[in-house]
Amino acid sequence: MSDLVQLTKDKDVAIISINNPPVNAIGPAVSEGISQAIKEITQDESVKAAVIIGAGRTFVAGADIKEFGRITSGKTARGPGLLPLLRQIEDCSKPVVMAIHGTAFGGGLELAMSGHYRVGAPGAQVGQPEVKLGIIPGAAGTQRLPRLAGVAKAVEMCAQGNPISAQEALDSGILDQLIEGDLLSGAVAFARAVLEKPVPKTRERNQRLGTLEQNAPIFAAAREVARQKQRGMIAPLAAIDAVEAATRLPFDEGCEVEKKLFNDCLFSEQSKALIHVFFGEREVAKIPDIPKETPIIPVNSVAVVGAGTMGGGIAMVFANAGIPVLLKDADPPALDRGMEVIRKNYSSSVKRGRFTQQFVDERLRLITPVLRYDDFDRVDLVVEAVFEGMQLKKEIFGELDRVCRPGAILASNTSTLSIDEIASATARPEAVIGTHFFSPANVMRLLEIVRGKNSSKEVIATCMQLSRKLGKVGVLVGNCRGFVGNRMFGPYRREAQFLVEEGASIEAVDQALYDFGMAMGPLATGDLAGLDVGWRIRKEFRHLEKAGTRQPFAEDRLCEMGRYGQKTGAGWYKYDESRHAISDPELADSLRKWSAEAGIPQRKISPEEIVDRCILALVNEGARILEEGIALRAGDIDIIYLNGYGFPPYRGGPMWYADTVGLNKVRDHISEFHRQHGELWGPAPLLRQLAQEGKTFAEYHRSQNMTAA
Ligand code: T1G
Repeated sequence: MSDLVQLTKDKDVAIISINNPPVNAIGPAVSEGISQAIKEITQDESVKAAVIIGAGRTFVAGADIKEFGRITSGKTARGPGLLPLLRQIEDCSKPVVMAIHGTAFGGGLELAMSGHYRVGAPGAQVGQPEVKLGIIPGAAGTQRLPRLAGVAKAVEMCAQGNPISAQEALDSGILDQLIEGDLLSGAVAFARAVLEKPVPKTRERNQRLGTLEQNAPIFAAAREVARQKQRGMIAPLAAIDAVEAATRLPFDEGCEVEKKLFNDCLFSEQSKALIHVFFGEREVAKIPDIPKETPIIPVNSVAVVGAGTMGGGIAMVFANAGIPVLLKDADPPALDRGMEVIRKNYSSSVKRGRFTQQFVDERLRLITPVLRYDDFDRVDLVVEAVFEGMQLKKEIFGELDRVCRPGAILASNTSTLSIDEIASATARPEAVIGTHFFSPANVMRLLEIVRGKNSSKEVIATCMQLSRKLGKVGVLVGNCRGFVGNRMFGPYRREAQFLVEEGASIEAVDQALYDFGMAMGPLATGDLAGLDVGWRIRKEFRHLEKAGTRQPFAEDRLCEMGRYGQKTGAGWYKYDESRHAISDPELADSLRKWSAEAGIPQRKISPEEIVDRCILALVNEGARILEEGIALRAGDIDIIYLNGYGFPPYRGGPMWYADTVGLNKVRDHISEFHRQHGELWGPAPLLRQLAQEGKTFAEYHRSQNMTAA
């Protein structure tokens, strides 16, 4: 037996324990170990039944995802996979009971379904999340799941990829029993109880496969949902095809269909991108110069300064994580408004079924509105979320430095201003850091943690860990104007405006980026965020713009007309009372007139050029950010764009996308734009260097650590 799989006995019941920390992923060695154990118990007369269980915190959480990179890069041949093992288990003459705790995901659920029975701990979850990796279940999951749970549940689980609870798994027929108390002894007792029963093979249980007439609407609806909720993705539709094959073909032929669809997906660009995202979201937590054992400062109570949209949302984030929060505003009506918005947000979450009323009542009790700093000496962390002006922020930080206890962390939610300058208003720069939330703060997963030049390692480590507790994806970024996300978003939206000024229609620009996979076009995004936000920042930094360099004018004009976007009922689009965008032909005429006055030649612009101009503007700025050490890895920039800016995950993020296009081609496109549109398009030196060396952004690891700009 390999040391990853142990075989013991409890009298007449064999116990096969899988022990491959941290999540008992199934690689070839685990598979071999289980197979060996099944052989042994088959030959052992004294064994009447078997239980398969995961050691540590979970059952099997899936096949080893690291294997796929090795297969698609040709490093390892695609082995027989799990199918032979699952068949061996299913054909075992003695009942095999699967004992599930933690997460039986992917290959873990497929392993469980090859057993004759399945029991689970009440807190367990089961799922087929493969589509989130751009693949589909590859070990007969799409064939056995409909046989246990019925077609509708199987299609939903395989195409959407979301896990279900143990109770739901019991109700749908995946689990046979929930085990309160000790799972192993419960599973052994269950095994003894079924000794006299026939040994059911899942692959032969066809009674829940339904009829063509019953299934047709199920598959049609599932395809419609996939086209809408997983727009542009291949795997969800492939998963539905595989489950459909289970309803039409004998088991073995259905497995052949699944295998072909699995391979098509595994070797797709989308799967490579999504596997990059899976590991990238975990990589961001690893900071080279901040070891895992860096002491963490306990954060048991916080305060938020500023009860506006961001401050209220941030207060909800902490309350939702069970952390008591003081919400301060100096202006009583603003504080009342802030609390009112929080109550409204919570009540709409209850209406949508996202939270229960009890959960919301408990969370509201954790938020205390205050007008003064009186209790700030009790909090462990303060997040400042006031108006984006440096003077005001420095005043507040000076006050916080006076009222907060020594060791308290002072964070700013600023989206562009210098953390170092803010820290200079305090005597504790080592305790000052940026926590840049994205609006709406209680919804968006991204949290940029902005490292000041004096931010201590403990403060950084604490905020990185806190982001996970808050349900956020925390990414450490350096201190420069706009940090990573917004700094890149500037050129992206600049090009969108240039394209309109050069003759592309507003709708064509947004449609091209939407079809590329962005959640929303760049102009509509501006309307959503508020065009006045950028306008105010441009006015504050106008003096830094290089004379003679072409800058977009359209959004300044819109703001001068009071057209800030959705909040004023009109921006690039007009908005009806339910905020649906309506094209505005008068604005199109004005744009033509303004461009003519500016002497900008008009021309027909293809969707390809629109995408290249906007996406490569992201990439070029991202390359500069990487080179300056403002981001630790290209993957970090990707994670920021997936979680904060609606970049399509199946393209991996802007830097990953550039790698798939090829950096030499990217460099050539950008050089061409440089020739046509001037110095804003100067190719980033790192891009030129990597293209020259035939390397990728993903391979680039900056030698020294992150530095403040
Ligand atoms: N393979 C390899 N490594 C994995 C892994 C996996 N399946 N799952 C997790 N890890 C690593 C992860 O990278 C991290 O590493 C550590 O384990 C802890 O993970 C044939 C083809 C189970 C809910 O998609 O959803 O089966 O950073 O930080 O937050 O049909 O891990 O410590 O170096 O996420 O407690 C299907 C993926 C695979 C499940 C636990 N299975 N994993 O979350 O810990 S494809 C999945 C998760 C498949 C079959 C198909 C989560 C988790 P490091 P973590 P967590």
